Amino acid sequence: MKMTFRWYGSGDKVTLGDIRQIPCVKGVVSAIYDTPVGEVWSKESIAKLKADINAAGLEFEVVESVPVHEEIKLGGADAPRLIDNYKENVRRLGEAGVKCICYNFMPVFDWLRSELDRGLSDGSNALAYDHATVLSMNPLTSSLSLPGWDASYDNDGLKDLLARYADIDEEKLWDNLAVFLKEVIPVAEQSGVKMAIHPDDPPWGIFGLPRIITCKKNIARMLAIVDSPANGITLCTGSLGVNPDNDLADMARTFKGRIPFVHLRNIKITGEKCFEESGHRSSEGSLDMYEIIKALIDTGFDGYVRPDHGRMIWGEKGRAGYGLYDRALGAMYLDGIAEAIVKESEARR
Ligand code: DNO
Repeated sequence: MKMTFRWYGSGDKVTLGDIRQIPCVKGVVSAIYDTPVGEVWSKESIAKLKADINAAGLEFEVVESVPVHEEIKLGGADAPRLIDNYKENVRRLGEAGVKCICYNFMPVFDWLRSELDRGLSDGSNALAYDHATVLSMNPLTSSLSLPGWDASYDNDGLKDLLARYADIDEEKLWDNLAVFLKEVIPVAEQSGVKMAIHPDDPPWGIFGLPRIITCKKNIARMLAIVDSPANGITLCTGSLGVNPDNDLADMARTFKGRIPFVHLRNIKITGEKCFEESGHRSSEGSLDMYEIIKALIDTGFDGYVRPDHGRMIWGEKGRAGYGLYDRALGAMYLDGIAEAIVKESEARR
């Protein structure tokens, strides 16, 4: 498995130089952030991003994300043009040597939390989710900005968008996902790119909006829409793992060959539909990271992994979940587990 680290571009407080010094990290996961969602990324900006990352001694083979425009998820009139733009982005990224593109199909909101800085008992702080609190935040009347909201929606824009989703139930969203996949996956195949859909985070519907990439059954359904290795998933342990019915090690085995990218992070379930993000170690949270990594390695996984959301530790201030220190600790821990599993299995041969 290839260890990578997410980097938000030249505006990120964490520098490429910082990332280069985390011993196990070989590559950077990034994106073009200054082009509006739905438009084509310029070849120059892709080439510059790659050159900057390579100049720091790191690889650039994973993009997270090429966002899917709401119009595509809604199956709106402009969807065909926007899908064409998406395909062009896949082609351009493939030409630049990108091997994996992470994206999601969550209506309106990406990942959602009720708190950005819940104090943990060790003095650090982390993202947390409390379902009752989230439900009490009506996006139509509240000016509160939840993490994961796309700040580019003004309140009116958001209201209009939510109104359009009133007609979109889960089956309609499945239909629109199928249209997208049938168009995009063949282009990904030709471009040497594996598409890796990110599960919905958290994996349940919110504010009446449908969410479908939530569990083993639904992931199997999405993989069957286009049965190709280019149609894969991002196995995000923290997103899926907040539902105790989701067995991540089982999913790693079941979806063997269809997992180009893994987000390895731990969460602690604190109640029904309530959780906080913990340090990466198995003993800190509800997920057994050893079992998950073992399932991946046992089934021949050779894709990309990255530590995900870290706590804020040692007084670090920065983008919630994306500081340097705790993610670096996480990367080293995960890499250590992988080294032990690989060596043990080699010794048994
Ligand atoms: C959160 C991330 C997600 C992810 C997107 C992929 O930290 O895991 O925002 O990047 O959902 O499209």
